Amino acid sequence: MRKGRPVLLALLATCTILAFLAAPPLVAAQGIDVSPDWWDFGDVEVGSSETVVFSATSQELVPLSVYSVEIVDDASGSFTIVLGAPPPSVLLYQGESIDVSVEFAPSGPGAHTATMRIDSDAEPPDHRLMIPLQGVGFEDQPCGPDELPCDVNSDCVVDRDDLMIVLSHRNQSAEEAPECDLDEDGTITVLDARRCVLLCTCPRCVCDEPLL
Ligand SMILES: [Ca+2]
Ligand SMILES: [Ca+2]
Repeated sequence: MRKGRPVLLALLATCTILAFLAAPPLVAAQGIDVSPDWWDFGDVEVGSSETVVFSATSQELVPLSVYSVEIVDDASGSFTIVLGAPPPSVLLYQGESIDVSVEFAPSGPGAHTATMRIDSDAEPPDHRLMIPLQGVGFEDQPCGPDELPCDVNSDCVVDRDDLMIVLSHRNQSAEEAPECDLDEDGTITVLDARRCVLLCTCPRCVCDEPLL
């Protein structure tokens, strides 16, 4: 019976240590929460733009200074901060936010990337936050005979398919297929097809080469 008490104490000590190890660590929230923490603007037509608002919220127990919010690594110059960015630096108390609007206006067709950098006196690693940005620029292609002469099948290219359609109306009145009377002389002839040849948009007037 005398040996029972030390054994019991040892068991209690072991259980206490195990419970301590199993408990989640108590870590105070700190740093900056940025929402959203990245953004894909998707497909945006060249000449237009899309804007998204990022909200950066302080989680620090002490007032936090945000020194600057900048766009970096923007090789094509397609991303701009349009509203809300310091300097001068902004002092945020815990739970306070700043909203920053970023505009994507693609400078040309294709994929564009950049980074929004937020510098503050938050504890590392949040003192310099890097928010990835991306988007794709596209250009509307002219389609149809009104926009692209001789694109009589409205597939945005002029190729042999259009020539065949013009030739299928050969010797017909232009009233039958006005879009095929390229020289507007009232009759669809081989001369209209020749005009189309000069307007072909692909090599050898073939836009969809079969894969061999
Ligand atoms: Ca066509
Ligand atoms: Ca004609």
